[in-house]
Amino acid sequence: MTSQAVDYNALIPNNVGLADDPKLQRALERWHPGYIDWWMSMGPDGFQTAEVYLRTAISVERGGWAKFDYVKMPEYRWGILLAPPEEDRTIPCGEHVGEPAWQEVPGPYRAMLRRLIVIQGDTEPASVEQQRYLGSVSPSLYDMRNLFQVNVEEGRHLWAMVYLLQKYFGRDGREEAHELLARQSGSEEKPRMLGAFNEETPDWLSFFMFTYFTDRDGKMQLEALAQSGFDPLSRTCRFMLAEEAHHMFVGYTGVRRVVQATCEAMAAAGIDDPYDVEAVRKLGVIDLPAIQRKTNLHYSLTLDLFGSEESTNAANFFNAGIKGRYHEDQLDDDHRLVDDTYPVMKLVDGLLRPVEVPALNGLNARLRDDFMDDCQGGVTRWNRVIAGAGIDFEIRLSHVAFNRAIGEFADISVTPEGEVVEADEWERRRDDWLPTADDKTYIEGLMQPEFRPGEFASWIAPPSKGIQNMPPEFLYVRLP
Ligand code: BYC
Ligand code: FE
Ligand code: FE
Repeated sequence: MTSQAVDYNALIPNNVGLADDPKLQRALERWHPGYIDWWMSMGPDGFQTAEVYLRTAISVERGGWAKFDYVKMPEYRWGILLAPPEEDRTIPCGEHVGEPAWQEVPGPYRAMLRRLIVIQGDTEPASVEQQRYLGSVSPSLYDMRNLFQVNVEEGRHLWAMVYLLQKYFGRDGREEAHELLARQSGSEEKPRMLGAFNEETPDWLSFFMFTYFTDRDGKMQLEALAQSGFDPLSRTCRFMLAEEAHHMFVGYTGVRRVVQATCEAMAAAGIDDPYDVEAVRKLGVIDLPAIQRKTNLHYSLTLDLFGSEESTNAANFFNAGIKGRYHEDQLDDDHRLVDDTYPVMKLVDGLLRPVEVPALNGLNARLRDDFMDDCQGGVTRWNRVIAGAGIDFEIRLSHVAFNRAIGEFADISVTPEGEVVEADEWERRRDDWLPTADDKTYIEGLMQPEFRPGEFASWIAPPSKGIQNMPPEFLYVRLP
């Protein structure tokens, strides 16, 4: 039994009894300097000596797991924290359902498991790389702090996966841990593994969309891995999910505040036509149609992260018991799915419609469907802000087949409403649907730093409250 108390004085804070495992400790201590090098060269640019009011995980108990204080980011205590073990936990799905959960890597599934852990690990530093230049154009110190909070925690999520690789996968685990610091978002020679993690996050609206949609893919995948029969992976992911909630909060409230600033400025100027873009942009806010185009882009890029709708990889992961469904342990069925089917949207005779496929092969589509439901809640609340201002406009989630590069819809052209069209028509109408060169120039022009405490850039409303009961005007970052 590992003790649950967090050893916070160790070089690497942990609750996995690192002090009793000198071999692992040495391996992690050898990896540490490379991580710090990566953080200094690829992490937040220009703010490494700033003192940031950060949350640090110091316990894994439900209430009070975090403390808040000023920290210089390179001195953040990235720790290895597993959620408390569940007594007598069993494998929740697949052919071994009901057998005791594995505490060691099950031999036959070693390669599969390693691959899942590596893919999960790869996304974490990728997002930090994508966001590295946003600090210098923060719309407020409050937002800057939230950006850095997300960044240090994604760094910790990398540690979480590296711990699993180093502890359970011997030499190839060490090699993979090394490679996680060598690949780079957007690189020609050594890109990150999944598509969306090689895209740019060029401005703060993209950052908020990314944390709303793409961090939510993180949530869904972590939920599925938290259902793993490999117990150390499950416990790691369960604790990561505690941190993940804040990332999506940053995205949800960020977009809502952008929408709010736009609506308030329009109301003050007596503009009620959301499509009068010229007039709206004169107010120094982001027009609603541009916000819709950003939504379309980030949502569709994120849908690609669920892989192909029909996937034998997904079936194998589930059968093996190493990746479950969303809330697997709360679902009421046989958890094997051998004879079940699942409806997957497909192109049939030129029309998009659901087709029943073997449930095991449809697991990526199922998780993606759960994700799509989960996305709608915040969008509905953004729309309440617009309706409350009396503006006739609704942000919509695009059709699942719109702008896709992976899976069933990769080779067809579909409008955001779900109409299949010819490729040249799609290209002609692209600028109605996805961010344009003009949007880019305008939005990037708005990205001017606002570093005075309590002040916010014109295009974003202040938050309704601050962090940890501090007011919005609290000095969230002490600049060097
Ligand atoms: N881009 O059978 P298929 C997060 C590859 S985000 C490029 O359809 P599978 C975070 C695929 O690897 C959560 N390649 O896919 C968020 C496969 O390659 P191989 C990250 C792609 O395996 C914000 C081939 O195509 N965690 O944490 O069923 C900030 C055929 O694939 C893509 C995970 O993803 C793509 N989009 O499903 C920070 C969980 N999609 O094997 C962090 C672990 C597919 O033929 N990963 N391919 O060489 C998985 O469970 C699965 O790997 C996937 C893909 C769901 C991603
Ligand atoms: Fe993460
Ligand atoms: Fe995250």
